[in-house]
Amino acid sequence: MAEQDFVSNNMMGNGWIGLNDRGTEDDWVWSDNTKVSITNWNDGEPNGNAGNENCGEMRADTGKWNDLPCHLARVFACKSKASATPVSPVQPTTTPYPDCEWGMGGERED
Ligand SMILES: [Ca+2]
Ligand SMILES: [Ca+2]
Repeated sequence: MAEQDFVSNNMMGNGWIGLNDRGTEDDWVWSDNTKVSITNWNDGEPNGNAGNENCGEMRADTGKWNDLPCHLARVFACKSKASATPVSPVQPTTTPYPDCEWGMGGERED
């Protein structure tokens, strides 16, 4: 999947990709509440950890997904319109799905 490969190739560390199952355990949605239709979970994931892992990261080394507690600080991928203006570097966040203009991981395109 092109989007998966793009994010995997550009992620600067293990990072939030907008996945969460905070609403219903094991019912994974993107930050714009669209259902997850394609997955790339690592073997044995999502393991949930007794309901304590409700946000999804992408591993920088493999591109595979893992669920983690949402309070952990991670870099993040944020989908936006294409721009000729470089974006400023961002700091890791404990907000697993920050207020991205176009959401993260959903199917919205412009
Ligand atoms: Ca969970
Ligand atoms: Ca996990």
